[in-house]
Amino acid sequence: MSRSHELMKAAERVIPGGVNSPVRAFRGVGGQPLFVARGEGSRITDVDGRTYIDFVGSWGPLILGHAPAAVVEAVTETVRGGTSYGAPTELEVRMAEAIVAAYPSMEMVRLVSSGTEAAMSAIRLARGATGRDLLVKFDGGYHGHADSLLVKAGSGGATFSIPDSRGVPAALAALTATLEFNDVAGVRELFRRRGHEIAAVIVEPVAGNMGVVGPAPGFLETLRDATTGHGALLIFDEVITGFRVAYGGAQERYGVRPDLTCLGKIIGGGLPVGAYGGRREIMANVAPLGGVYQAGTLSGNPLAVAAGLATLAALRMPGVYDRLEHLGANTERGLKEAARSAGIPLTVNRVGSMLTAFFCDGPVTDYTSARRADTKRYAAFFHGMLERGVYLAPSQFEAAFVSLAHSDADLEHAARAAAEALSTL
Ligand code: KE4
Repeated sequence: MSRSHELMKAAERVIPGGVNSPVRAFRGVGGQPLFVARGEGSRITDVDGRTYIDFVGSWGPLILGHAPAAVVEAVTETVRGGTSYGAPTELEVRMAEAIVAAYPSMEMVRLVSSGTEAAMSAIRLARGATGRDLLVKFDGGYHGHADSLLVKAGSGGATFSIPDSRGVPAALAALTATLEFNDVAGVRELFRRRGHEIAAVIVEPVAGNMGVVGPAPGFLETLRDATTGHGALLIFDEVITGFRVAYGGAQERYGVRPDLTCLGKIIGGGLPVGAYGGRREIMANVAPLGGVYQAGTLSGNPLAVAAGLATLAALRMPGVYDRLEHLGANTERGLKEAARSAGIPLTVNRVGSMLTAFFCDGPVTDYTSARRADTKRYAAFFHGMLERGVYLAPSQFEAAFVSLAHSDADLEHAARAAAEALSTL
């Protein structure tokens, strides 16, 4: 029995499903989850000594790859002074300054410890600031596991087909209306009927949790117009896209400014950081300034913020996003060529260095079309790639991520592995 399997048996005795986050349990692809021993650059090594080129990157934070020297140095240096004080530190001021400098839509920002906390706090703030209760999200959109957001959620919700989590009171779920991503007519119709009730729309401006689906031309602009026109707030959940699809996120890439933005993942460099922010007059509602309460023992944690600051500094170097675009485009090309030579229908959606290969033919533009994908074929492909030393997301409905640590040789290896794996399907 492999060490991973032994550890999984031990884990299952004391941790639900043996994992601390459902998607890690490989339920979407079958087989034994890998227990990772270490990561280095573009690679991870499992507890059985097998090494893989990693396209998960901890689900987005590791845009510099594993254990980048600058992050290791920053955390090592910081931890010598302690791990947490429960008091303000200079580091979190520097992080807040870096964020508002990169996101003109944010004049103030509050640091928290996860993307879930960021999104949960942003919707409470929107409800508090507008005095309204109704929230609008999109089928397959995932914004963490706060009750109001686990309605037709993506990510684990999509992988396990749990559109609505148990334990979410019906009365609360009723205050979340959902639409299809990219459904411009649906947005207009909903606002015509219920605009005066809507506190906020929350959207992943580039969906990552139904697999990658980009915004159709005019979709984000429609959300901006409809929310402005009805006194509702527009929340961009940029937990994945922030500092990923551009240094200034999707709002820079698509030129649409939200009222509130959620961040996470990359701003922690692999340690727990989330953030939410927006215009001063909205953020003035947040305690201790205003009546919307939100707090956190480890919010703005010095180690996590040090890792995030080192990551953002590296992302400000010249040519970084050109390199990420080059790596993303080459990964996409390798997958498409492999599918063509194997005669397998594959739709690859990509924005910058985040992408998903859907096992279906025809465009994937929303959750309904994403769920046409053949998840059994994806599972077979996932394992075929694993056998050839390539670690993909263990679910069809997630994004793959390329990092600055991925080399052209890594991508050539992945393309060859894909050609072989697809030809055996
Ligand atoms: P966390 O609470 O997991 O830090 O962030 C929640 C979240 C919020 N918004 C978006 C757009 C997200 O993608 C996420 C978390 N993403 C998932 C995977 N797509 C995290 C992986 C997991 O759940 O284990």
